[in-house]
Amino acid sequence: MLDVNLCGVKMRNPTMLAAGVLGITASSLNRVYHHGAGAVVTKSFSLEPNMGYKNPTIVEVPYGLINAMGLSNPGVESFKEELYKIEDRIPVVASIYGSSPSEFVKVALEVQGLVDMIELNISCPHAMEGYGATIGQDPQLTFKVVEAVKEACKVPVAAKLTPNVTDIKEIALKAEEAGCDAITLINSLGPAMKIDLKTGKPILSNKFGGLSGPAIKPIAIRCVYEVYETVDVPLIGVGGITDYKDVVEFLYAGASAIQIGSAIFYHGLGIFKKVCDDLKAFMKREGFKSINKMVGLAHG
Ligand code: RRO
Repeated sequence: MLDVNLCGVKMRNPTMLAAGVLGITASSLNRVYHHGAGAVVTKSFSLEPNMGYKNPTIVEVPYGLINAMGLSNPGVESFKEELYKIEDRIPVVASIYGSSPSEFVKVALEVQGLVDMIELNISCPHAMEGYGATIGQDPQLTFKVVEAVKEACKVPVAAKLTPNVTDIKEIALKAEEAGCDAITLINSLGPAMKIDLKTGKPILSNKFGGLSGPAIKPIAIRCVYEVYETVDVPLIGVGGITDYKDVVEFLYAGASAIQIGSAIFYHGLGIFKKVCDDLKAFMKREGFKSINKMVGLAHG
C-alpha cells in the first residue's frame, strides 16, 4: 500500500532520509533503513575532502535548527568505501556537490555504479562562492550542471533546489529542460542567524546557516505546489516533516516521495516507522489504495 516507484527505484514506502543527517557512514545509513525509511540519501560529498566549518555548526531555534556544517565530507574516494558497505537491498541516493559541471560529473561517475540515484546539491544556502545555492539561484548554471551529469550518467538524477530564489518555477523548468529525472525541494532556508545574548555574537562559527525544521514547512509546501504545476517530473518533498499529516500535505501538494531530516533530532529514528504506520492508517480511513492516488490532490 505504501510502496512507490520513484524514477524506476522501488521503495517500500515514500519516506527517505534527507541529505545531511546521519548520512556519512554505511552503518548509520543501514541503521536508518532498519528503522523504516524507504530510501536513504547520503551527506553531500565532493571530489576532494572538505573539513567544513569549526564548531558550533548547529543551533536550535523555535521550530527549527540553523546549521552551517560547511559541506563537510571525506571526499569521494573515501565515501566510496562507505557506499560499498551499504546493504544491497537498500535504495541509496548519493547527494553530490561541486563547483562546476565537470566537477559534478567526475563525482557522479565515481559513484553511479554504487547507488540507485544521484541528487545534485545545487542549493546549500551558506556554501562558498561558486558552490551550492550560487548554482541553484542561477537558471543557466542549473541547466549546465544538470545537463552535464545527465549526459554522463546512467542512473536517475534529481536536482535539489533552494527556496532562496524569486521564482522557483523558473529554476525547476531549467532543471527539467536539462533532463533531470526528479526534483527535490527544498534545501534549508536562509541564510539565517542566531545571536547569543551572553556574548552578544552570532552563535555559529560561520555566523549564518540554513534554517530547517517545522518553521520552513509552509514554504516547502508552497514550493512543491508551484513546481508541480510547472514540470512533469516527480517531486521529492522535504522541509519540516514531523508527522504523517505533514506527509499527506506534501503528497497533496504534488510530492511523490518525501524526506525527513531535522525531525530525527527531535524524535529519533522511530519517526520513520511512526509516520508510515500513521500514514497507512490514514489511507485506510480515507479509502486511498496507493500513494500515487494522493499525489497532487491539492490541485485543480
Ligand atoms: O553541509 C552543510 O552545511 C549543508 C549543506 Br551541504 C546543505 O546542502 N544544506 C545545509 O543546510 N547545510
